Amino acid sequence: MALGKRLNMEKSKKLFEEAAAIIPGGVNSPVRACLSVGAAPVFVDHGRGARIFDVDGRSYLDFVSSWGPLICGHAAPWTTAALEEAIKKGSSFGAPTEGETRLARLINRNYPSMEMVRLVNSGTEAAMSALRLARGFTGRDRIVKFQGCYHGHADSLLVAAGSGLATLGIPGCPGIPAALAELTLTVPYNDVAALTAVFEKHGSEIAAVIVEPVAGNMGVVPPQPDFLPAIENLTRRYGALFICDEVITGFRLGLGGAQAHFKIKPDLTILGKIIGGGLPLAAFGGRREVMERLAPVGDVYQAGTLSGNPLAVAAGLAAIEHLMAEPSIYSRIRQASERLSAGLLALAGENGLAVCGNQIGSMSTLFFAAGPISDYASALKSDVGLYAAFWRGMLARGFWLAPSQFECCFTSAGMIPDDIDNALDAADAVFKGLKK
Ligand code: KE4
Repeated sequence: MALGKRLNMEKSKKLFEEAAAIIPGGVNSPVRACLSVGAAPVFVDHGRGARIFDVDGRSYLDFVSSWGPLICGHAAPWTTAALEEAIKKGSSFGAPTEGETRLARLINRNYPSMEMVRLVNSGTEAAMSALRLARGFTGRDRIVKFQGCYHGHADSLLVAAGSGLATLGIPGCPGIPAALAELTLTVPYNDVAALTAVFEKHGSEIAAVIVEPVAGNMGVVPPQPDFLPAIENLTRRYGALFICDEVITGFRLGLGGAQAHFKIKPDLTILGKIIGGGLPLAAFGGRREVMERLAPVGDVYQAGTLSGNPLAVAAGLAAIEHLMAEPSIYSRIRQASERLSAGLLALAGENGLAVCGNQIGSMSTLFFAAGPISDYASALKSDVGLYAAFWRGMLARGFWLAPSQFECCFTSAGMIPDDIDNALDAADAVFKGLKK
């Protein structure tokens, strides 16, 4: 039976019908439509700490965290207080404010590779701008991305793998010119040999390689030990730029993100999600000589009416300053994620389900596949129908998981050990129902 009927989600259902009449799919971002888990979207009324509350009065332990930004939970008091102060001064000026410099300095302190920083409004905008900057700086047109990685919806990045080893990209959806998509070379994640071959063939034409240093958009897929160093070495050898997309991992894997964790030094880094404290804020930055090619000092154009918005900056400063003052958060949420991941694997196994898991820091994914999962092709072997049934069962028991097999499960600072125990008890009951 559809989730809605069993759970009496009458108000959510009504709001969804109204939304769908005026907003495509009733949502402002496709994954929220819950299509891949066979459910109607749940409309939210509010969040508090690690819990999210729907419009029908039910609450859930939140493992989505607004897709990553809310590492310290919903309505964090320090963020709320910062916003209450900031709004008294106005919402936007279209002129520089001191807070933007403070935030850029704080980012640089935690990401020394980001010698200069430009604030923007979304991860998409940061990735799109970083690519244009890399193309402008190198004078080259081709870029390399990895299959299964997502860097937002800029045309050059919504590209699917071409046929065979050609690796020339093809449009990932209608509306993307084939001539543009062809400039994007796609390679399997963790495949150093394939990446090396692409550089041997196109090296002098490649402006940049962009990578999620820990993939989060095919489910969690960590890099194999030789992968990130290979990107660093090949880009350096061929004069291309290494762009590290830390929109998910930035301030998530630790204060220094994946580049500190894996000891890599990208030429450009993209940040988002956590640095906005839940408000629309992202950033890109890197080597001074590259960043100084950006308008108005340089000739590569990039702009934004609300870039560095004072409210978003206030929320971002509060979020980052709190994480810097309480670094113990990272070990707490890592331990919670480790316990959750190990518990789910054990319980699913006891119930005869073929599953595997990837987990790092406070990010994990339970794949309904025998595994191991090390790239997009292996992730696609997952039984998405079983994941959907698991998702519906967990939602019905008060646990809010990502409505897609190919996303992350995030633990947040608002969670307590009992929360994980309760989630595992619920999962055990769901697995018993799923068992063949
Ligand atoms: P936005 O444009 O959505 O702010 O950021 C794009 C982006 C860039 N890079 C990475 C590694 C990302 O994960 C994202 C966005 N993440 C998705 C979910 N994994 C956002 C959810 C959504 O699209 O609604």
